[in-house]
Amino acid sequence: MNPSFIPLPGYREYPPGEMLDRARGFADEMQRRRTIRDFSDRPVPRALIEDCLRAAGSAPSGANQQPWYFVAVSDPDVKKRIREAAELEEREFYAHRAPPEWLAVLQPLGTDSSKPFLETAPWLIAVFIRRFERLADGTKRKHYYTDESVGLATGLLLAAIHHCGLVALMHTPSPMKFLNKILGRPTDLERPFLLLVVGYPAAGVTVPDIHRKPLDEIASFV
Ligand code: IYR
Repeated sequence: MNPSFIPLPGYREYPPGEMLDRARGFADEMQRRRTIRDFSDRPVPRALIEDCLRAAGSAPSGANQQPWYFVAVSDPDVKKRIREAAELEEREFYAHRAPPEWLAVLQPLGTDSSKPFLETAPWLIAVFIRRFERLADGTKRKHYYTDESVGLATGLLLAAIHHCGLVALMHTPSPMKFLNKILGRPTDLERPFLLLVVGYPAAGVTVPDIHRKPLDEIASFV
């Protein structure tokens, strides 16, 4: 089959001064994003989550295979089951599985095995890596660069969540296979990437006094 091309749709060029303003404005806005661990139970309309997911689905992906799948959970019973399964793994992690060096780097974050936010927050978004596609004849077709692609989509999702005025926490109980079971996702095609907790911050929430690396530590120009 011959590839089919169309003129580039939607591209906008801005005057140079406006480009600088936009670049600075976006960087400043992203610097305001913080991960929080105490969520309000205030409801968030599904329409907001849908648009954030549409932004996530705009990510580039290997061979445009779009190897992501998102399950947005607001059902209290499902959230409860996810919390119970996650806390089971986390108790094991903090008590036995995590080596002392790992616990040492987590110390400034003040985390432990208790994850009440998995029930308090109005939305959990489980992000799955779809490693294979099921073809009509029943065979599986491999997807390429799935980790990179789903990482990119999740980054855009986080930016969209922040941009509309919500907050998020990336939660990665390990192992997370229970998400396939609870959410009915096929284990032969998909594996969980992470669980995003989304909502409004609890009143008076605090965050760790930690800082981002300055530009000269994260980039160089040659
Ligand atoms: N999954 C655990 C531990 C944890 C690991 C990292 I790396 C973090 O940045 C934060 C927590 C937990 O959620 O507590």
